[in-house]
Amino acid sequence: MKKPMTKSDQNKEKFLTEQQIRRRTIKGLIGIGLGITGIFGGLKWANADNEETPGFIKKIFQFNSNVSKALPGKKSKVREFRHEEAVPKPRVNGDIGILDTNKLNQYVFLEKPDGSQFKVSMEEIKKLPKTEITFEFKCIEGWSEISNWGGTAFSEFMNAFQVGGKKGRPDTTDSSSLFSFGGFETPDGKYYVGLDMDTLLHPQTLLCYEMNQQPLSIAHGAPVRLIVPTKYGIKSLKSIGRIYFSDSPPKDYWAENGYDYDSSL
Ligand SMILES: Nc1nc2c(c(=O)[nH]1)N[C@H]1C(S)=C(S)[C@@H](COP(=O)(O)O)O[C@H]1N2
Ligand SMILES: [Mo]
Repeated sequence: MKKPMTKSDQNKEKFLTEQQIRRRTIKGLIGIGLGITGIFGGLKWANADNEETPGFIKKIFQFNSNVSKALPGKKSKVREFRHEEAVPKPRVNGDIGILDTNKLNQYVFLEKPDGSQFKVSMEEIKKLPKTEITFEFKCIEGWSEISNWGGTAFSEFMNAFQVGGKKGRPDTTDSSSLFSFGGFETPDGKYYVGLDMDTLLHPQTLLCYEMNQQPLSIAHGAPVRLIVPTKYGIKSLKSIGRIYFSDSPPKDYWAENGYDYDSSL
């Protein structure tokens, strides 16, 4: 019959296993490290600019890099949930630049590359293809909640109103034709954020006018707000008054107050 293990035997066994695991982990890491070095070495040799790289490989590299630039929202998506999993009454956080009902703006002002402004009405925005997202909204203050939002992908909006490109209609297959950032402001200009173009083209970045399939309340950013699931809540500006595009990072309220400009999750 097997003797029951003493406490010290158990510890020994545990210690040995941990040590073994550690050894294996180190071996594994070395393996991965060598693998990565190999891949990068190979890539460095076979990059599209290297004169020694055979033409057909160059073509593949050029093709791949064009495709990855062309793919709107090449960054990974956040997890989505079923609509029923969303809280019925999401909490309200932050009221900088939120107007009272009487002053509610029904337009978003857009800027063209030449600096001229034009306005887009809520009716026009609501005509764009509609999409919904239920995801875990995360505030930098340390709370999170699963909430449901409806609106239109920001890329649809860019395309429909021909903004974000340096020459009219944005060509998402050519990132050099696009501005690097979008800037967003409340109608009074008191709250403002900047977002990079990859985030603007991300399929989960929405121009949002509904919560739980109802029009947004004023406190949640009526008539239209940003929902940026890949970033902390500070970037999801409520009550959009003005949108513009630029190559330098637009001013950002919380970045000015010491937070990370990017604020990715
Ligand atoms: N206009 C405006 N938008 C804002 C804020 C704000 O103070 N003013 N706060 C931000 C922060 S910190 C968070 S967490 C979210 C909260 O959105 P909610 O109130 O709909 O939950 O809005 C963001 N957008
Ligand atoms: Mo927040």
